[in-house]
Amino acid sequence: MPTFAGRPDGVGLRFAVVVARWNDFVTERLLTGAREALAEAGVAADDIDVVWVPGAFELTAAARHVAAHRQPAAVICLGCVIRGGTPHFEYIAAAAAHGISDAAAATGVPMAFGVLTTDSVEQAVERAAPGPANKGREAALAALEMASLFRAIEAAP
Ligand code: DLZ
Repeated sequence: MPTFAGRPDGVGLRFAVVVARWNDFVTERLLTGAREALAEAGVAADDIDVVWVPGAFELTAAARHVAAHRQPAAVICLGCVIRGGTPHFEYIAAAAAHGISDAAAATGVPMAFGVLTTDSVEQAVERAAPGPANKGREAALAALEMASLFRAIEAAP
């Protein structure tokens, strides 16, 4: 029975990281976590496109555009939506979640959801702290696994 699984090996693969500037004191740390995970998996710095957008609402459009024009093996979307400071929290969070999921389905390029949706600044800072629980790192690991999985499926006889 053919069985496929990805692994965190990014040697020779290109990735794009689309990151929202809103709450950049958090998203910068998510980006650092993502970059570190990609580097540990063997992805060359030149093979990582970093694309800045104004806020989480714009992640979808940029993710689709970079998927279409830069041929990444996967796209990592990073953002931070904080309930306390965001009157239309639900709309922005839902738009990002549905948009990114739809973009992955439409383009066929795996897209990882690294958008924090928290009740407070404290929660956001905690989830962006350096270390294994950094959500940017976790999103990058998901992207690496999906990219590797897709390559394994494509290479099967
Ligand atoms: C407008 C807005 C607000 C209030 N809050 C956030 C947020 O918490 N996180 C985030 O990433 N973006 C926020 N934005 C900006 C929107 O995502 C978007 O950039 C603007 O509405 C312009 O389309």
